[in-house]
Amino acid sequence: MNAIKYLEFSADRVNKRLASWLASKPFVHPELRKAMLYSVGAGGKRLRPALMFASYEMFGGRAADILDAACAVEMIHTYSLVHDDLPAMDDDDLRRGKPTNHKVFGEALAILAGDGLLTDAFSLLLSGNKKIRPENRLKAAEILSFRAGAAGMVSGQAADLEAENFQAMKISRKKLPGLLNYIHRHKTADMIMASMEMGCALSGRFKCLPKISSFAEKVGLCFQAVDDILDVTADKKKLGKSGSDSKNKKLTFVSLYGLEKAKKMADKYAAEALEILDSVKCGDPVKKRALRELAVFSLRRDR
Ligand code: GRG
Repeated sequence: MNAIKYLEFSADRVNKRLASWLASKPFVHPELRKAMLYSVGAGGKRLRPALMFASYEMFGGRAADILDAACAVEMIHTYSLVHDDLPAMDDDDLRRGKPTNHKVFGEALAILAGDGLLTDAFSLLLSGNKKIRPENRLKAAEILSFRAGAAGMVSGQAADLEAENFQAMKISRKKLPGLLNYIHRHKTADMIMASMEMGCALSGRFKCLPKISSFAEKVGLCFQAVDDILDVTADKKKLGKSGSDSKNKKLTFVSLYGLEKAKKMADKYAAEALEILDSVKCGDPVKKRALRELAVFSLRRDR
């Protein structure tokens, strides 16, 4: 199955499950439920669930058995986008081709919608996925909290905000590549790493985690390099977001290295990822192909 088909297959399952779980969850305040459903239902490529499914399948599992875990990752990713778009952060009006959550529901409810998605992700991960051994579910929850938490995505976001307007700030030029790597490694790669590591952990093949992590880290960095490139080159309509990096004077692969070098770096990360994947000895070599296709998609995507 090629990457586009794999993404469609994952999105279809995840979209239905997320909509029905959130719509039927008891005791949720009606406006809050609407705000949560709005962002979760606004589309998105569903790359992280697809990566989790592909990783789990490579280790012999059936994607349908970890649907709730895949939804959990997407809920956390969606919360991060809702909060990232807030006026206190990137102050964006458009996300996934629609007005951002705070534009529709107001800032306070957008913050709460993000809080609800973040917390409920763990509820779904730990109470669902009943076919998975409890110790594997726990390991997956540990991975998710670590990668999404203060030592992971949240610190990436903090560093991203700190580096805004980097040209006017007195950050030594020598420090910028390290800072950029830190931002992208955490803001973006951590959730991509979480997705594939969780697929591996849910299968119980804990020994394979280090290799999957190294592969996923390179895919994450490639994905972000391409994101920075698309922010300046892509059709905003297709992208579904406003392309606010230059408005916010962000430190990105493009602002630091220029477009051509950023493209070369994306290619290099993709090549390194595939080399690592080829060296992974555990798992089904045929099923491994889906992960390869998704890594190539991260490089070649246009949205
Ligand atoms: C607010 C704690 C907190 C974190 C925010 C996700 C994030 C961190 C910021 C969003 C801005 C950004 C460029 C993040 C890097 C990750 C990224 C490229 C997100 C967009 O992911 P896609 O392209 O989005 O997979 P869709 O909409 O397809 O799901």
